[in-house]
Amino acid sequence: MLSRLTSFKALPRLGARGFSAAAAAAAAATLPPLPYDVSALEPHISAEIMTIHHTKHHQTYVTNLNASLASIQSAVEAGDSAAIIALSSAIKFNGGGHINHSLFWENLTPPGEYKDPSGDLLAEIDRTFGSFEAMKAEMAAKTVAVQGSGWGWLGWCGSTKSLKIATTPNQDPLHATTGLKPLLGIDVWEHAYYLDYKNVRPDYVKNIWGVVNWGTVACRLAGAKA
Ligand code: MN3
Repeated sequence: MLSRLTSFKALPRLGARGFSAAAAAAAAATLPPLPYDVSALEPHISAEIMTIHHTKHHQTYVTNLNASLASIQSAVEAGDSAAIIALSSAIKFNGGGHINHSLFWENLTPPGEYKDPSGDLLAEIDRTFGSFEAMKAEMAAKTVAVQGSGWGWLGWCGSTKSLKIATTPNQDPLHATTGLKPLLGIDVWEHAYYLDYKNVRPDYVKNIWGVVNWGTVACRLAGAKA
């Protein structure tokens, strides 16, 4: 199962192969398919939201990331430091959007297939938060409180060897901006819930717990510890 998932190590690595034309072409980002039908998460998240969120929002991050990578390649080849710096925020935003959404789709599962966390994941949750319910309460509170657009996260801290809840603004990717390895992300941009929940973000976060794929979280935890 782990091989199918976007494991931490398999996340898109921007420019990891250098900036040669051939490598840039080979590294172009692509929209990953959803691992379930667009209507599979109903009634928690509607097919309309999933369709727009995946084929419009995520696709736009992919398209703009590829354009920014092509531009920065030209800037690197020209030795134009000012242009490289100017492009970096677009790469952070669109690259972060691509990384975050690629993680997010795999964090969800049809409600009929939902299973509570177990094994090592549950043991780590209990050790850090006292209980599964306490972990969800803390993550929900911090995620609902994100100002404007952003993400709530359950991550793995490699230095303290423990789970940690965090939030990131905009499309900031968790690992690149905090060092935490992402296990579970909750998208609280309005595009993720407004059609179903209007302005009531707390109801969206409350209902997303019923479609979290804790198997994916457990696989990512194992990868983060390895
Ligand atoms: Mn989104």
